[in-house]
Amino acid sequence: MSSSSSFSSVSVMSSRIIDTTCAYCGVGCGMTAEVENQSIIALTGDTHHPANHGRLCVKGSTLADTVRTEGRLTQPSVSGQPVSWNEAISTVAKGFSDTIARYGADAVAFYVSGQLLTEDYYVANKLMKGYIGSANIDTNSRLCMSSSVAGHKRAFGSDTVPNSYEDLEQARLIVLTGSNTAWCHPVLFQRIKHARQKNPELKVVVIDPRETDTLAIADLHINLKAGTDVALFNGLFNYLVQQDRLDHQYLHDHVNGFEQTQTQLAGQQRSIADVAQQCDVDENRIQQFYDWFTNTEQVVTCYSQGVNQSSRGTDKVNSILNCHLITGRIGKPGCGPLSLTGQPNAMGGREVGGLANTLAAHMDFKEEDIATVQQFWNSPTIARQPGLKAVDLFSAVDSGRIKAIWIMATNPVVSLPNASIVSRALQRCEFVVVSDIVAQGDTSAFADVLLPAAGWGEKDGTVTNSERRISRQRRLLPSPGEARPDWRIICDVAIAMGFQQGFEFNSPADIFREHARLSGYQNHGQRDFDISALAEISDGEYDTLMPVQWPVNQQYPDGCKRLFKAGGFFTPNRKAQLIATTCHPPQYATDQEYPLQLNSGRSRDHWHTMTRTELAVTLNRHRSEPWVEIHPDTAVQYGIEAGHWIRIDSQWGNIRVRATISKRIRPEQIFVPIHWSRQLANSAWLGAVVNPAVDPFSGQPESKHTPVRICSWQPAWQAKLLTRKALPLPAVDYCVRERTSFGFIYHLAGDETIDHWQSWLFQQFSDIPGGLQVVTQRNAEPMTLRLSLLHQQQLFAALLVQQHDPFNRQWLTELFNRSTLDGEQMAMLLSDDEQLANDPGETVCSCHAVGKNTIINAIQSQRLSSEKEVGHCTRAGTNCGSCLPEIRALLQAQQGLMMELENT
Ligand SMILES: Nc1nc2c(c(=O)[nH]1)N[C@H]1C(S)=C(S)[C@@H](COP(=O)(O)OP(=O)(O)OC[C@H]3O[C@@H](n4cnc5c(=O)[nH]c(N)nc54)[C@H](O)[C@@H]3O)O[C@H]1N2
Ligand SMILES: Nc1nc2c(c(=O)[nH]1)N[C@H]1C(S)=C(S)[C@@H](COP(=O)(O)OP(=O)(O)OC[C@H]3O[C@@H](n4cnc5c(=O)[nH]c(N)nc54)[C@H](O)[C@@H]3O)O[C@H]1N2
Ligand code: SF4
Ligand SMILES: [Mo]
Repeated sequence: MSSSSSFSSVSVMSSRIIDTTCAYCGVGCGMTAEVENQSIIALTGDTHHPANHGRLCVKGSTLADTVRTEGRLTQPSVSGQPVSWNEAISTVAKGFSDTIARYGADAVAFYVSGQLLTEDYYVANKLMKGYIGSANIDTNSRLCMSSSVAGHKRAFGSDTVPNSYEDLEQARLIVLTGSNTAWCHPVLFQRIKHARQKNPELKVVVIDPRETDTLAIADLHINLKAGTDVALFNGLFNYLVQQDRLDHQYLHDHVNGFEQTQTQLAGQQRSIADVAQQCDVDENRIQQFYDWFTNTEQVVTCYSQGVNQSSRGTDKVNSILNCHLITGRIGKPGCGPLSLTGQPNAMGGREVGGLANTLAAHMDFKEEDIATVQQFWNSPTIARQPGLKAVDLFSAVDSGRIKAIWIMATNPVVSLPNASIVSRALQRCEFVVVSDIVAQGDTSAFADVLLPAAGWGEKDGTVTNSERRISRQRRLLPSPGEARPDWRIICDVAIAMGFQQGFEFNSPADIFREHARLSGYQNHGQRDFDISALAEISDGEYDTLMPVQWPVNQQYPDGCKRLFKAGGFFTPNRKAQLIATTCHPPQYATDQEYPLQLNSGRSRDHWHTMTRTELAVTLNRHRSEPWVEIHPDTAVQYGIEAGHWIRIDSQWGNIRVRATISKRIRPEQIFVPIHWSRQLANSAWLGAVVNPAVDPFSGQPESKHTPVRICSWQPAWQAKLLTRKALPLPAVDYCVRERTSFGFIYHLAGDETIDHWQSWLFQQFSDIPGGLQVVTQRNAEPMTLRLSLLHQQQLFAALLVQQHDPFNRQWLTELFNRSTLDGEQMAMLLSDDEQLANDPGETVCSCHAVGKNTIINAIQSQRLSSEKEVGHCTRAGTNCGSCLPEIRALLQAQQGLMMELENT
């Protein structure tokens, strides 16, 4: 609630202490920043914030490293030419107004993002729906949360997350399905880990076709065949019915459709054996999961993209909600379904109606809602029907139906499925406006108008996390150059389009008050989203607003932890609706031509298209190149070895990435991370490979399942180019850029033999310093070439061309970090093969830069058996703890090896 307690902006000597919220995931951790001389000198977890109680993950704790001026977009431009803000705003306003005048309101579109603040999002939605009069505004949340939204609405009549994070501490069983919590919601993972330490009875079940680091806290893994979640949860529904473990009172009082659903589901997954067969999981595991679920009152089921990103995502969600509803396990301490949202403000976007099929303040395109919103906005027009959802929206751009688009805070050329169509669409589109914080991006490359936005730490507003908690993000620093907050840019364009009356906001607080007022307007308890108690807060109260969970209204003046314990759903008869779901195969099935399933998702230390995490050297250490995870049997079948390149082809596109061979993946699947854009890698454009199938209810793309074929790719050569300077990506068949403490490493490979490496190397630098000394060493067998460029005795660039991979990055980094190299070091640069081969390996602990090989060596040589011992010996895992699951997996693997050795 609004209060003026401890937090906010406090001056300490010359520095200021400011509380804010993390820029990344939907956990929504509170942070405390110490700011001095316009820079962040310390950033720690806010011990008072209820989401994290002081904890941060590795991305959060390195956030300050990403707040840089390097690479920022600092000035508006039109057709590539820098212009003033006035000119940029009038160009955008005219572009949209002219298009609307000629072709109508539906010929324009906005594509926005769960990374906008609520206030930005509110005005974008208001402009499109209430003033332009079209609902062609959709958001990247379509790719992220829309199946959860659709599932919630079908079951609850509203998009409500019923529970709170503290239910994780109160649960006796936590089911994590389609969620790599360890990597994607790390602070919740830590909370669960602590809860288990405190309460050894707490069981954790992980449901995922892959073995992920989340298994470090699991008592049971259901490694189901991809896409069979509905069979698993319908089987559970039937089991609960058979065992008569229903909450009959709750069912009677608060739930619709039990008889009908029961009858329909009884025909499917009748026995555990049926489920085991359909999901291709060991029967005992299913039995164990069902028994735990049946016999535990306090169950929380958390779910994320393995559930949502499916052509059956909404049904997956409802099959989970059904099980909670029939057992009455919802909205009570320690029990309920908990959708883990991805982006920091995925929830805020839903609240303001950022999706094309919602209106504002959780209202829809029902006649009475349309009238309510228009009346409240007093707007000249209003959209009367849903607009196009993301995938269809870009198809409409491609076909020319949409002629002008404004993209804000998202990178669709990288992140949408069938992305080569997205890039073609933007190429064809008459008028493309992009608001972003970085100057160069795969999407901004198509912009006619580029608008520099203020980034995290440079603007004020609110975000809502996965547990409905609204928190303030606060301005810590000035923006570089002319960058402006998104809300301001949107309002300026609206005013330039002639919509003075609706957009004369002076501050985010102004916008927030209007948003809060709308949530209560003609609500009368009919809509879940109601923060009307905040509608009159003063600017000062907004500044000091403490994290609070909505609803915040007359009934719940201090916010509300849980909903639906006593029913009160938002359907016409206030009862929840059960949905009889059926397990269908994915829309595009594998076949002889494309026999493998491509699964995709996240890496621990990177965020989406890496425009920010790439800037933190620390975060580049965990994985330096994109990879594909592949089962050993599949690798043998295709003649692939670890570290080799694989070409992956789908009907839609292809990529080349290197193989990581692991039993953690099912043989019929491969897994590729989503992060590397074309700014950083020239052959890892995953979006172009992903199929365009979408869920019929939510329109959410099926990002986790594309039929593909693979083959090994054996380039003629491979190389590492280490340099102090960033280069345009060299035009070779495979190239990935990695940021390091001294500059960059380019990981390279190619089919075409290069005869003159020295001239090739010089060609890569546009302005190479004069007086370079070239040091070369070439071996015929095995073929290796080392070519170093020294500038005044300092190492400027080093090229290692060799047939095999090992290279000692630590040693080379040390050489780069020296201001001059002495004769001995120069000689070593040429000759010390052992040094080159002694590689600490892929980084496990980013905070202390400890490599996998270092940890394995320590485990083996010192017979370490716990994460703590590894921490003592190597420092790995002793700071933020994000890598502890990986250390544990290494310990387990090494202990397994040692036992095998002892047994032989
Ligand atoms: N480090 C990091 N953290 C992030 C992000 C990031 O970019 N980097 N992004 C944030 C965002 S926006 C989001 S949406 C979240 C996503 O968070 P998560 O959903 O946890 O992450 P993903 O890796 O996309 O997918 C989760 C898991 O779903 C599994 N899966 C695939 N198919 C199926 C299936 O058919 N059934 C089941 N049960 N599981 C399946 C995958 O194997 C994968 O391990 O992460 C947020 N947090
Ligand atoms: N194959 C596959 N595809 C996926 C997924 C998957 O699992 N598999 N996951 C999907 C999911 S869940 C998501 S959420 C999407 C994410 O995909 P995107 O939203 O496309 O990814 P981001 O890199 O987060 O893009 C954010 C952009 O906004 C810019 N930006 C940052 N801050 C600001 C700001 O304050 N204002 C403005 N105007 N710009 C800013 C950044 O520089 C960046 O260009 O990817 C989706 N795509
Ligand atoms: S868990 Fe999410 S919100 Fe918390 S610090 Fe990490 S990335 Fe930020
Ligand atoms: Mo997401």
